[in-house]
Amino acid sequence: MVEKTIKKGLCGICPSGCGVEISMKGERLHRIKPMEGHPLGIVCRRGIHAEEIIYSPDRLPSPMKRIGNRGEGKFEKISWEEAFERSANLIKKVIEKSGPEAMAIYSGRGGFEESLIDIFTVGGHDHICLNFLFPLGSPNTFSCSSLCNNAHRVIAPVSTFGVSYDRLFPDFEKSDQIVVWGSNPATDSPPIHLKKILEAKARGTKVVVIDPLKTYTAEKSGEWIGLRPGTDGALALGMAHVMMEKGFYDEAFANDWIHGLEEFKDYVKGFPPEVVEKITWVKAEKIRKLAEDIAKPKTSLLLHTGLEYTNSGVQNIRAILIFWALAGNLDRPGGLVFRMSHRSPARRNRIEPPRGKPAIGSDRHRLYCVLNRSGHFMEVPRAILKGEPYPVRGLIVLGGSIITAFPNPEEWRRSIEALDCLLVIDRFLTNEALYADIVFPATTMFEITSYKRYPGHLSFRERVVPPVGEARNDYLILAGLAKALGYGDHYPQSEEAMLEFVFQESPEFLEKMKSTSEGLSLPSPPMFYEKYKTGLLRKDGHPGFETPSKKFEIASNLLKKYGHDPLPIYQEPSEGPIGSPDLVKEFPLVLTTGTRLQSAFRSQHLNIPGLLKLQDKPNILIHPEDADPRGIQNGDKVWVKTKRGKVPFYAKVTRRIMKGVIEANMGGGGPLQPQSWREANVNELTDSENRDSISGFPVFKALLCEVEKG
Ligand SMILES: Nc1nc2c(c(=O)[nH]1)N[C@H]1C(S)=C(S)[C@@H](COP(=O)(O)OP(=O)(O)OC[C@H]3O[C@@H](n4cnc5c(=O)[nH]c(N)nc54)[C@H](O)[C@@H]3O)O[C@H]1N2
Ligand SMILES: Nc1nc2c(c(=O)[nH]1)N[C@H]1C(S)=C(S)[C@@H](COP(=O)(O)OP(=O)(O)OC[C@H]3O[C@@H](n4cnc5c(=O)[nH]c(N)nc54)[C@H](O)[C@@H]3O)O[C@H]1N2
Ligand code: SF4
Ligand SMILES: [Mo]
Repeated sequence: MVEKTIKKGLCGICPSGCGVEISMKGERLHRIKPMEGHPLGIVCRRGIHAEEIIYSPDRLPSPMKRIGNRGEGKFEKISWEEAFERSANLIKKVIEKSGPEAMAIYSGRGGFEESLIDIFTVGGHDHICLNFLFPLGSPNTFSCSSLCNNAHRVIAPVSTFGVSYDRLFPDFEKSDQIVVWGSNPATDSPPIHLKKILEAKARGTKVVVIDPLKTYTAEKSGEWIGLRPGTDGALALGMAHVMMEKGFYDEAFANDWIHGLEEFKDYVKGFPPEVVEKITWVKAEKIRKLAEDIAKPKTSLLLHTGLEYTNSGVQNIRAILIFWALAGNLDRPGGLVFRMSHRSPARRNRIEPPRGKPAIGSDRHRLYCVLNRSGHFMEVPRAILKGEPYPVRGLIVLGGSIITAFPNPEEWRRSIEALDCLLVIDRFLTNEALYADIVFPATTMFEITSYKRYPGHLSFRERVVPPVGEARNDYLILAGLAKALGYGDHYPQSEEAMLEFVFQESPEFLEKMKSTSEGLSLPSPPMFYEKYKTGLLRKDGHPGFETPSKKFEIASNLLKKYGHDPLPIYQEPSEGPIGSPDLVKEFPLVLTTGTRLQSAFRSQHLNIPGLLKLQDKPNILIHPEDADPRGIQNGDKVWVKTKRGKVPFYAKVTRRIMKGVIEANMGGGGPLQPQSWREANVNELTDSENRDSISGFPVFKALLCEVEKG
């Protein structure tokens, strides 16, 4: 069959919705390629393999019910009606036996579709968790935000200046200098920042990358500053020490707008560069120079998850944001800038959480739960296995692969096995699906009709191909399940009705959006900087920041209220060369895990032959001076050992990683993966109790290990 017309549309492999050109062979999608000028052309390989992913023989073909024991993976095909009815009965039984709050729902990296976010919103800062169980009386909604993004996007900024990181953008176009700190925008989805950084570089803008790895971004655009994982807070405080010593901070801003400056000045006295060098492995002279360079005007900042996974992750991120503010680079041209607020034409479907028992996790990570109006998923095994603080007996998993994503997979396996009711909604078979009572097959976003929002921009998502097999839109699966449970009226029951609901206040916008493949930009208000001076930051329109003191809070009232240290206190990684001097004798290397791969998306796509070709085995990165004494050569099979166990990987010997640090790939351990990946679940090496006490995030990136030739 001949290849025909090119349609313009949105990629539907991951939720980012990059604009692409699609070619078809009959009813089948044949190939996608980036729209002209689109950053996808630079890096993303997953979209390019869309055809292989959509038509993979591994796609779940139809709803299924379990006929074997939990974990055996024996299923029988059932109809959609039967799947809904059986699931509703299982949920009702859990509620009858153990109460409504014993039902829980978890949404992972496959749950980011816009209609899910808007119609199932819980109304907190986390957009991913779902209100699906609120009408039934359960507050227990969870998402992968319990270990991704929330520390830097929500907790650190909200506790410091009252709004989330969504309100901020790095003003690259006007920057003289860009700092990329704990982020690799080459793996962003979509990689739009990378494109802008490369363009800025071409204009002569200086780019500095602070990362234990010399990333693609560092290689292509910047000066690389390597540091020991988990020590970014000490580096920022060391820089602040130099700043205070030399007095090059923005005094006018500090005097008028900062709360806690004097305590901070006292605290940073303890971080002279010579001390910080021992902590961070960054040379003292370098720290001095970095402080002076970065404090110059027109310096923007890009940070992301690389900073979150250490014991003082939230405080480290705060220390960096504080440095930016003191340098006069907050909300000034070329710096880190607050967006002007837009009124979105898309409406969310607010359903209030039930009153009654607080969500699981509220006793241990209360600030997280309050800000996000959700529970904290790290605490769910305790609720399932020990009934503490109360039992969870049923779980719905939508687009998540818990056993590969969370620390202590063995404990999770036992937890999943112990449930009375487990429903899994996914495109592919996951570990959890093997234990599920009912499995629901989900579509890719090429198979649905919806929309996608970006800051200041919306696009229509047109169905490009018919659903594969009996797969259905996640949105319709949840709406259908609600109907079977008797509360379908909370959620529009078709894609058209969903669109009508979301755009009820602006139907003309919907029609216009449908008619253009480029999407529609919202009228952008004129840009004003230093919004705190004019009342553009606070809801009440008064000058100041949206914090209790109305100031930028170095000493955070919110953190204090929830029992945390109000200052950005640096804490050594509790498992590290300084934090655990005994352990380091047996495990002398610092372990960081999970830097993103271009060919995979967390546990996904490791069953797609075209993508596996790009990297067929799970790797660790090891410096030649660490590999040599261990007799390890490039490509060798190795064992990575922590005090929790050992996992096989393949060595990539490279000077792109700091000496003394090991990076191990994340994503292995899924049931459809080739053997080498299946055996390499990195989270057998991580620790579910070693957390940042504020965010509750596990310490994924500052542990200790040893590597042995396998
Ligand atoms: N050690 C270590 N562990 C980590 C990390 C790390 O850096 N180091 N990173 C953490 C991070 S940042 C995250 S976000 C988590 C990721 O954890 P998860 O959210 O579990 O992410 P994935 O492995 O991507 O699994 C997503 C699942 O959703 C399915 N899926 C994809 N699209 C859709 C869809 O549209 N609908 C449905 N129903 N299903 C879909 C996929 O098939 C896959 O099974 O892992 C965390 N775990
Ligand atoms: N291709 C692809 N794209 C993805 C994903 C994927 O799996 N594949 N995952 C998606 C997900 S779930 C997320 S959350 C985003 C995350 O997007 P990013 O946060 O940009 O993730 P990474 O690309 O891993 O970049 C994090 C960087 O932090 C560095 N790092 C690790 N530890 C430290 C540290 O202690 N200090 C500093 N300064 N740096 C450190 C790592 O070496 C890495 O270069 O990416 C998304 N995009
Ligand atoms: S980043 Fe995601 S949406 Fe964009 S092309 Fe890649 S897979 Fe598709
Ligand atoms: Mo993530």
